[in-house]
Amino acid sequence: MEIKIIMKNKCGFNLIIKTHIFVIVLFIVSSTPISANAQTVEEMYKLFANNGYLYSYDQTGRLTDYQNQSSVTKYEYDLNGNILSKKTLSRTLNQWQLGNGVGSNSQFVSDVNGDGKSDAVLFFKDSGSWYVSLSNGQQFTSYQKWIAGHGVGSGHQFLADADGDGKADAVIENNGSWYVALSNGSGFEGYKLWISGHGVGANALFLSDVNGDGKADAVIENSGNWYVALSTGKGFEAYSKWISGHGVGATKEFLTDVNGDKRADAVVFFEKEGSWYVSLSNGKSFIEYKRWIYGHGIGSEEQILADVNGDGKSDAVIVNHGSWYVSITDGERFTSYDIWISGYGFGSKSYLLADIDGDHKAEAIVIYPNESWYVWDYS
Ligand SMILES: [Ca+2]
Ligand SMILES: [Ca+2]
Ligand SMILES: [Ca+2]
Ligand SMILES: [Ca+2]
Repeated sequence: MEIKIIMKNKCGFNLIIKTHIFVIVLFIVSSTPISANAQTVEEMYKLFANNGYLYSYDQTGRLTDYQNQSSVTKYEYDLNGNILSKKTLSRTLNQWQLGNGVGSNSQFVSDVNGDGKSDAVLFFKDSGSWYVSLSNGQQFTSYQKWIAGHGVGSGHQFLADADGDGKADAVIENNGSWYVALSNGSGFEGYKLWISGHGVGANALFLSDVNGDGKADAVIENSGNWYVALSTGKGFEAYSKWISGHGVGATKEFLTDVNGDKRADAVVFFEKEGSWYVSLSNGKSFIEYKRWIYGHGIGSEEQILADVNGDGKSDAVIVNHGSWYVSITDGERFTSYDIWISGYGFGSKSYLLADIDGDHKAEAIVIYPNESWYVWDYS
């Protein structure tokens, strides 16, 4: 568990621990044999399935790499444009990784088949298609379309276990109507309307279990008012207000369990002061909020709450220019932060934390603008 070395070592920024990155390069603008911006996941799949190559070029037109299903060859140039190196890496990438996420509107990492490992899921807004690539603990395996026509043009999409069977379900919200497509472990079943008139014009929307019954509830926040519609497993009940005056003007809001009682808590982050306020759930409401830390994440690019040490409590993680700072929760506050990773994910468009190998500790995942996915494994 090399990540622990970095936690204990305070020398900080220059310390890069050994990583195991198992996703390499997925999609880069190519001129041949297929044209840029024209690929769908299906087209990418077909290309590689036919042993086709993707060629990538930099802005000056130099070949930077070419790849197919079994290898990636990368070129490096010096300042004069001479080839410095040409390296070929064999790879065990699968179709999912090769075409991963091209053109997708939302990306999720959550366990959809109930084996304890979080899976990669992509949502395409135009077609309402949801693609799933199951995690086998070491990588994401071949993707499959689990449903189409679910959430075309929708405002919000969620992936959480709404009926409490241990498998995350595909849920969308549009104009206050929430539609749920339950996972059966190998597909999402036909969607059904679970509630309407909940969340029109809301500032933030969540699907997370706030009363600890294992079923994710539909929660919205607006002007510091948090409204909860509990899941019965077959629908969302009428909503009620659980707290007011919590998070007005906040930079970001979260709904996740920070004290380990299985009930998701309402957390808000203010970027100017780097302050995090927590309002714990007692199962029936959110109790008076308290500040759990300040000075953590001032000016940061991204903030994430996820359990990184496997104790069942979500920790406060911030990312800035490829540096990941972690503040572990002890259940009553976020303790002083420490740098866990540096030089990882700079320039990426998305930062995610999810447990994809089933060890209960979240791995750090980044997605680059070219839809390359990388996973930081601690081992
Ligand atoms: Ca899984
Ligand atoms: Ca479910
Ligand atoms: Ca619930
Ligand atoms: Ca809690």
